[in-house]
Amino acid sequence: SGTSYVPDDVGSTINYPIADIEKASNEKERFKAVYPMLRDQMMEHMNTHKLPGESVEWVREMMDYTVPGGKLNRGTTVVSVYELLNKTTDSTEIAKAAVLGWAVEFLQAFFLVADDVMDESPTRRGQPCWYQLKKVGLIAINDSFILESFVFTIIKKHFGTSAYYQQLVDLFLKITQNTEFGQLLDLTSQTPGVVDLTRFTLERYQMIVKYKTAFYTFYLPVAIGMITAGVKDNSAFDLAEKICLKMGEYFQIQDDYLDCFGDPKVIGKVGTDIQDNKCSWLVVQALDRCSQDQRKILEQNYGQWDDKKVAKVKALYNDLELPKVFSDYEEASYAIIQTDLQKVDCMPKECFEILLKKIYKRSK
Ligand code: DMA
Ligand code: MG
Ligand code: MG
Ligand code: MG
Repeated sequence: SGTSYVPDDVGSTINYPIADIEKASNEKERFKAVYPMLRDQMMEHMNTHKLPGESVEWVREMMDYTVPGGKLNRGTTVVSVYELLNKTTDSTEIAKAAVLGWAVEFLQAFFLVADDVMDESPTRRGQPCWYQLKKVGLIAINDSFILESFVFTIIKKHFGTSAYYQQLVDLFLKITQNTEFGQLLDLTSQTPGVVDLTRFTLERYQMIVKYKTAFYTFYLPVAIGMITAGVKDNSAFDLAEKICLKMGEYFQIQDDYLDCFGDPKVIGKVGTDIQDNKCSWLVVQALDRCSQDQRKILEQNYGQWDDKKVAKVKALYNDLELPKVFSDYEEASYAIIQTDLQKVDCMPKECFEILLKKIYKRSK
């Protein structure tokens, strides 16, 4: 027949919280102003299925617990890159960019809820991990799937009729898959109960962090900004990817360092990498520098949930002066990235500089 296809759940009458955006005192508050709208839209979406009120309430609580409480670096980066490339300060435009920023934050919440189950972590963002709540437990697995599905509900509702809708969906799907491959590499770097130190190589480390962290943390926010700005040049995307992956490696090395040497009160989480038998940057560096006797200490104490053994590994890291090795690495890596950025000419360097500024010498 002659009826044209109208995508379902594509809102033509979205009331963006313009007043809240305009009265926000800084970038982060402005970004936060958009979250309640999306949370409420996801609840409305559930109501269209006539789900019981208690189910909608479960998901509301789950979203509020797992989505907005982080540093919001990824989400705010989407808005910054959007502003830079589209040269706009219009509040509705900012709101739409923030929607995509929140799509990244929902994706991140999905990964983290599942990551904490798999890593058996106690805390995240200064509170017990979602799965640690008595009433939640392994329901957290399905909750993480719901968070992932909302990424696509959000994109469809807000960008379903846009010319770059398909490109956005393809990007999110590809990055999600890459991250899941990365988590696979991370989780299988050892077989349970065995510590085979020969598996902790720098090559494997670099592959893990590229896939599990760099794509979704750095390339995704920048690529979203580029897509929405109508960038068509593939070489610009390739260059952005190359720079973002380098920064992503730097970011995960910081995360690994902070897992052991960071202050849980500041980073909001208690580290588990040693207990989890993880291919952390620290263990790779330790292996590169230790004597035969020190290697034995690692073999006997790594990968076990035993506070005394964990303390022995940490003492070894200190003996090997890994904090100094890390700060040297941080300086060197920052300098290399800066040099790479000077060569960028197909798009504004600021897109990457704002990212680098957010993470350089971070303590959380
Ligand atoms: C982070 O790895 C990667 C993803 C995809 C969540 P991680 O386990 O080191 O993260 P965290 O230290 O935050 O638990
Ligand atoms: Mg983890
Ligand atoms: Mg993990
Ligand atoms: Mg970590």
